[in-house]
Amino acid sequence: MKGEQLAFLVALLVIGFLSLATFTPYLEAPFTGRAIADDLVSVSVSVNAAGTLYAQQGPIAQLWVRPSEGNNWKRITQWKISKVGYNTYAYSGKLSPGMYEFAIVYPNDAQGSGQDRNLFVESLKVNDQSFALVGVNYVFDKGVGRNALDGKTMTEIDSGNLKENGALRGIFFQI
Ligand SMILES: [Ca+2]
Ligand SMILES: [Ca+2]
Repeated sequence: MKGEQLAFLVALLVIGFLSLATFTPYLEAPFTGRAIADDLVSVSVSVNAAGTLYAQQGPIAQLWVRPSEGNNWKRITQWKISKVGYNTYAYSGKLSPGMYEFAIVYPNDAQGSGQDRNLFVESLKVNDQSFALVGVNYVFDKGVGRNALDGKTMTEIDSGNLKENGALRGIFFQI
């Protein structure tokens, strides 16, 4: 084999390897939402949350998840935060294994007559990992209903203090 041919073959091999390395992540099976029961694994989630009341009603905190590929959000529970002081609100269920984004949606903001309903979430715990909702690592996706998780009007949030309708998101966890 001539030197040029050998060099050409080596180049092809390198290109082939790099292509494989680059595209391998996309070859993983997509989430279909049709996993059989045996595939599901237990997940326990809790928040430490408090609220302020309007018309004697506290905030609602909804827990939404989506597989990190795609935009298939699903509400898995909601808690009514009726106490002013911080309390733990928990959920346990099952999900297909995979990487998920977790979001806490605050859907019932209201104010008037000197009252202002707000939701304060201090931390989110998924299985054994606790996420402190302080710092600038998370995102507030403003809006009510489907607009809460539409990826529009997103701003950085420096705490879990939700004072208007929207979703605190950007927390990823491997189930
Ligand atoms: Ca939005
Ligand atoms: Ca408010």
